[in-house]
Amino acid sequence: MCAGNEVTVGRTRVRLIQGDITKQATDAIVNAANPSLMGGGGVDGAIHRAGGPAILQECRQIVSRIGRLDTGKAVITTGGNLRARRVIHTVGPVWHGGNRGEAELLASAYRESLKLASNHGLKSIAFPSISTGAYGYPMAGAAKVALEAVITFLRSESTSLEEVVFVLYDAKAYQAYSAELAGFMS
Ligand code: AR6
Repeated sequence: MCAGNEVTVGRTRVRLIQGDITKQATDAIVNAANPSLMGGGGVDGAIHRAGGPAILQECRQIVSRIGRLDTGKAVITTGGNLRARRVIHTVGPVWHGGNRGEAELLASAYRESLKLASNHGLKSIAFPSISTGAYGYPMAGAAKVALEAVITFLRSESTSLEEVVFVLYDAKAYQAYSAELAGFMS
């Protein structure tokens, strides 16, 4: 079923909103991190600022256990002071022109985040538009990969998730995802 900015896949609602992901009250929010997991700019910086030091502390413990996080993988920490209880940190690909496996790595970042959320029994998750800021992935292409990855996952895996929200920061991102969602369902 599709109505404008949302679609239902199995028992899970996929929704698009424009806003700030740090304000979301979903069970988890996803961070577009880098392999160091030590914070950065963009949405990563905003999440660490809003969530406080407990997030970075847990990231340090993870890095001391597993080392740097590979592109396309995901790990989970506390949400610290955020409304969301958990943060799922994933690393999207840097855009190099499209011939270096960027689409598959971006799809993997979404898939691994969804798997982790399901394994923790979470009911709701919010994603930013991974890789489309500092990492330079073109917005329309990223929107297509993101929606395709999420919808394919929800069609093929059993999941605890009842809601997946894309929190798009500006009108350009929101419009790109809306256009792709419409194309997807037609
Ligand atoms: N809520 C939702 N979306 C946001 C917010 C927010 N508060 N702030 C920015 N965005 P980016 P990347 C959007 O650069 O491209 C960091 O330094 C933004 O408009 O945050 O995956 C990391 O440490 C854009 O559309 O992530 C890495 O080094 C999207 O989030 C690197 O940047 C992603 O932009 C990761 O780059």
